[in-house]
Amino acid sequence: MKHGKNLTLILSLAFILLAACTASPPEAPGKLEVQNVWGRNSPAAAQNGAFYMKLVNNSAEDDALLEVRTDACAAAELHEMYMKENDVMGMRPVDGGQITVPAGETVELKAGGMHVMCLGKTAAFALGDSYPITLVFANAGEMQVTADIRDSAQ
Ligand SMILES: [Cu+2]
Repeated sequence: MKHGKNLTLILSLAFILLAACTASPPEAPGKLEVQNVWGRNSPAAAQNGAFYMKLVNNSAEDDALLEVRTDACAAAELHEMYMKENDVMGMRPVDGGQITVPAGETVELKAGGMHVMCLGKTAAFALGDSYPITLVFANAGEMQVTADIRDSAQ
């Protein structure tokens, strides 16, 4: 009786281990991932725009977003919002000109926080448009992503 119980336990453990293996994500672990890249729609008359995204660092090393290149803007800078005097929000280039993404952590560029500042839009950002963007990371190197133009975060 005792023997049978042990066997059941072993089989259960084997099943759990098997299930855990099958449930692991298809992507190779230890990579930096960029998710949900988007920009808000705005007419051509609006000179500047912004791009937002999620930076997920699944690797064991800290990484940093150093530079952004895109034909959608005359220049792209890494900015953050901050509180100026009298409860007025302002924005400025991020400290050190780069956005650190610590190992195992997620950093979100979002409205009201850090963003890719698009100075001198080269086109109207119309709903449904998409623009290729090159992100340059300290460790992950260059990554090509696509920014979708929407009217709000999803
Ligand atoms: Cu800005």
